[in-house]
Parts: sequence; structure tokens; C-alpha cells
Amino acid sequence: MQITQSTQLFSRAQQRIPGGVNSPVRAFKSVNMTPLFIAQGLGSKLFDKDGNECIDYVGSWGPMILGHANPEVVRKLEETLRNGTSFGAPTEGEILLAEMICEAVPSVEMIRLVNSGSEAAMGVLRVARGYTGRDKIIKFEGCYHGSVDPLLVKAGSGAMTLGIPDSPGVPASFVEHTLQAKFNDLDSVIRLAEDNTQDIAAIILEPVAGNMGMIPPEHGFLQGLRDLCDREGILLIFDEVMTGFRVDFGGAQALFGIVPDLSIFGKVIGGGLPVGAYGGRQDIMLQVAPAGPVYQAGTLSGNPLAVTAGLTTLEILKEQNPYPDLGQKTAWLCGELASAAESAGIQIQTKSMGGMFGYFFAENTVSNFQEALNSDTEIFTRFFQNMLREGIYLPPSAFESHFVSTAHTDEDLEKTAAAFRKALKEV
Ligand code: KE4
Repeated sequence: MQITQSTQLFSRAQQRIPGGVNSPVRAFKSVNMTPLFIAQGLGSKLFDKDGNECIDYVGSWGPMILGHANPEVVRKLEETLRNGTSFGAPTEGEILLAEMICEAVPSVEMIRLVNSGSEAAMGVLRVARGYTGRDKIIKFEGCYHGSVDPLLVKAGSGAMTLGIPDSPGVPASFVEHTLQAKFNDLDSVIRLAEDNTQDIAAIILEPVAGNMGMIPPEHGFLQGLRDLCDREGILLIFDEVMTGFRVDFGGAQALFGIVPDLSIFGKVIGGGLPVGAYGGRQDIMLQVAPAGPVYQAGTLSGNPLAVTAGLTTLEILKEQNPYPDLGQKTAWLCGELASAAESAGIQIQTKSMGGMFGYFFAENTVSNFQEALNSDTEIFTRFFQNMLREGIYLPPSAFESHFVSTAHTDEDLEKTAAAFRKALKEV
């Protein structure tokens, strides 16, 4: 794979952009390579500046569930573009997107649109604290909720990939109210609640952890959190930035039948443009300015272009209901990966849910942050490099999730399965 253009661009980028990228995980640092600079995305494919074609399982880290440059999304964006791109004033599209999300996710009675998942996390913490009058937050080791000061503690995703789960620059006072529990360990949460009674505003988690690799909740874990929150007057917050409209049209909360008090969204609801959102119970959301005193704002929040991309994407998902097919495609792919690893004598744990999947090179099931850290990242690195050589673009980190789109064809999946066998044989 010839990558001259990308290598030259990466060198130039590093002169003006820290690490040459605008988000750390893109830098390919943990897989000991330089990143591909992308020229075009089309359907399930990415084309880099050197003309290499890859089947894409990053999907911009989740948003591109319909594949790149979906014709209907592009057409609607072209129409919107001609009417102006931003007004700093309310538009009808924002109502339509809000209504669409609230209809799809019944626990969300009201919602505020912002520009990213990180902004949504900031907003939801503030309204949870404002509503309860309490300061402490429980998060889980390895869960990632964006580059948000109070939550950049034992965070997953890029922070975990680069080995900086607790970032410098976050004053101790900013995280003194952030308590850490262990994913899939209800007792670790109950202990924190007992030690901090009446001072915990909320528990926030990814209902399916997707930022320390992919780790589903064990049976009873989510219900246990719901019951604890009900007993202690704590708000339950689901971070559905990754799982929302990805594992099901109603998100992970629909799949598991657990009703959170608040949820945050991003990625798919923007259809590839910058949209995040936080929402939930009306009595809580009415605390958000200007309806209530909890302040949060944004110049481009609800931007017409971003709203158009998100709304069109959700309308297509609602009409087509691709989730059963996405789930089958993804499960088949995981089956092929597991059998390829077995043939190569390599231990692997695979998981899939709706249009997302993950795997660990490990002997036993991985159910939390520490077990994820113990997985074999050296095998992952060699596997990643071998797959890229075969024209398969995987997330460049052992601690991320992979995404299948409605644009991935059977031919793409067959080619990927063949690449699994070759890449693992040579790893
Ligand atoms: P953004 O601020 O990146 O839009 O969203 C933050 C966020 C919040 N919650 C969850 C569950 C998330 O997965 C994310 C962002 N995900 C990472 C990849 N896993 C984004 C990729 C990146 O950081 O470049």
C-alpha cells in the first residue's frame, strides 16, 4: 500500500496541528503507523490521497450508519445550503429533529441540541446537578463521555489508547466530585452510594461500553443501577452518543428495557455533521435556560445543515428499519473473525450488537476496564496493520468499537472475512 501523499501531508500537518490531527485517536499512534489522509468517502469505502481504496469500519467513529455520501442526505444538504447555513435563530428543522428523537426514545420528553457529544455531556451533568442540588457524579472506569474535564478520569477511547486516561490540565478540584466505579460491578456502585448518601447527583454510563473496546452490560447490571437510583434519588444518565440509533432505533435503552432519567446523543443524530443532544424527563429539562436557571448555550447549536443531515438520516432509518439486517451482517462478521482466529490458534473474544462490534485478543470474556487493559494489544497492532494492507480500514485502536453501515455489501463482508483469515495467519 503506497502512502506517499498521506505521509507528506502528515509531516506538514504536524507543523501547525498538535500531533497532526484534530482528534488524537486519528493519529494511528497506538498502531505504530502514520494516518491515511482521506480524499473521499463513498458508501462503505474510503479513498485516501494516494488513491488507495478501503472498506471502512470506522464510519467516522459511528455517525455514518448509512455509509458515506448517502445520496438522499447529500440532496437534502444541497437544498438547505442554498437557503443559508446558519442564522443564530430558531428554525423548523430543529423542532422536527427534536420531535423525531423524542418519538424514537420515549424517556426523552424534551431535548436540547448542541454541537458534539462532549457538549452534550457537559450540559447533562450541569442540569443533573442543578436539578438535584447535589455535586457528586459516578462514572465508570473505561467509559468515555467526551473531552469533558469532570469526566476525563480513567476515561476510555483516545485517552485510554494513548495511556492518558487521567489528562494533565484537569485541576484536582474539577474531579473531586467525580467518583469511579467498575463497569459490570454493581457492588462497586452501591458502596460509593452508601459512602456518599444524599450527595450523588447522577450515575452516567455508556449502557454498552464502546470506548474500552466493546463491553455489553452483564445481566442485571443496568436494572441494578436503575433500582439504586430510585432508592437514593440519584439520576440515571445513559450516554447513547455511540449506541443511540446504532444498536436500535430506540438506542440501548430500548434493547435492554431500562428507562434512564436523562440521555445524551451524538454521532448518528448528526448524520456526519456536528450534532449532539441531551434530553430526558420534562421536569428536569425545564431547568435548562431559558426555561429555567441552568445555563447552556451555543452559536451553532441546531445548525440548519447539521440538523438536515441528522434528520434525513433518522428519517431513512425509521423508514427502512435496517437494524435486523445490520445485526445479522455484524454477527456474521464476528463469527468469521472468531473462526479465523481459531484456525490461526489465536485467542479472541468477539461481541456484536446491532451495527457495532468489537473484539479483544484475550483468553476469557472481557467485562471491565482492567480486563480490557490486559488484552493483547501487540497482536491487535499487527492485526490492524495486516488488515489495512488488505484494504480493510479498522479503528486504529484496541479500545474502540467497529461499525457496519447499510452500505456494506455482502461482497464487502466476504472480502473482510477473507482478510481476517489472511491477517490472522500472518499475525
Ligand atoms: P464527541 O465530543 O467526540 O462528539 O463525543 C464524545 C463521546 C461521548 N460519548 C461517547 C459514548 C463517545 O463514544 C464519544 C466519542 N467517541 C469517540 C470514539 N469512540 C470519538 C472519536 C474521537 O475522539 O475522535
